[in-house]
Amino acid sequence: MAQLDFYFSPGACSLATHIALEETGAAFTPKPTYTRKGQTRTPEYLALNPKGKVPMLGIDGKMLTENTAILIWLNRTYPNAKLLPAGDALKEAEALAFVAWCASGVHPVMSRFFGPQNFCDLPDSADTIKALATKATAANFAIIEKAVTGKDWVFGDWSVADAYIFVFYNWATKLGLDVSAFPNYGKHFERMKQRPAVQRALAREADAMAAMDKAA
Ligand SMILES: N[C@@H](CCC(=O)N[C@@H](CS)C(=O)NCC(=O)O)C(=O)O
Repeated sequence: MAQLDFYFSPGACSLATHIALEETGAAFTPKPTYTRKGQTRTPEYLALNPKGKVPMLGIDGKMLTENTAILIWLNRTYPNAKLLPAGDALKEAEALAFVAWCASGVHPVMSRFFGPQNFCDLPDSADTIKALATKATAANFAIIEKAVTGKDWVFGDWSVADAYIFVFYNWATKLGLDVSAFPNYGKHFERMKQRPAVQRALAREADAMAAMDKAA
């Protein structure tokens, strides 16, 4: 079995990969790397990942980045975990399309809430940026709401698509966004929290957060 080193920041998008790793049951070494403390921007980290981002998975010392790529690798390496639909090429491609949209469509819009100054540095522009992000996020959440209406999981059986959308609802609640128009997405969030793998990932992230806050 490969030696796995998992670089994550508590509450960040790396939670999608964190949950998937827990679902595989693979042994890995957690490497908490706090974005808000600039720990992805140190020379040491940038030497491993010049993009300065989490998640990153060290696989026998080789560094793999991007949630989508890591999730595909985990799915191929641990097929028993059924991280993506198996046996139907189209269904698998549809699930990958959903995951790619999470990474390229939903996440970048929500990033505007966390760093509006990275999108426009005109004075007093933050509120407008956040208002536009709220509108665009609501449109994305409406798509997710439809995807989880009338079923427990996005693709019937649980998949990493469910782990990824968990991240965004978690962010929305922390940001205090109005999620009342997305009741089935809310139920999906609660269902996710019942999964032992999700509970283990959340507990590790909470412990890492507490340790980092204590060290501050
Ligand atoms: N496209 C990347 C995005 C990764 C990303 O944006 N990660 C954020 C956390 S959610 C990060 O590491 N930010 C730290 C920084 O930019 O300094 C993926 O899907 O894995």
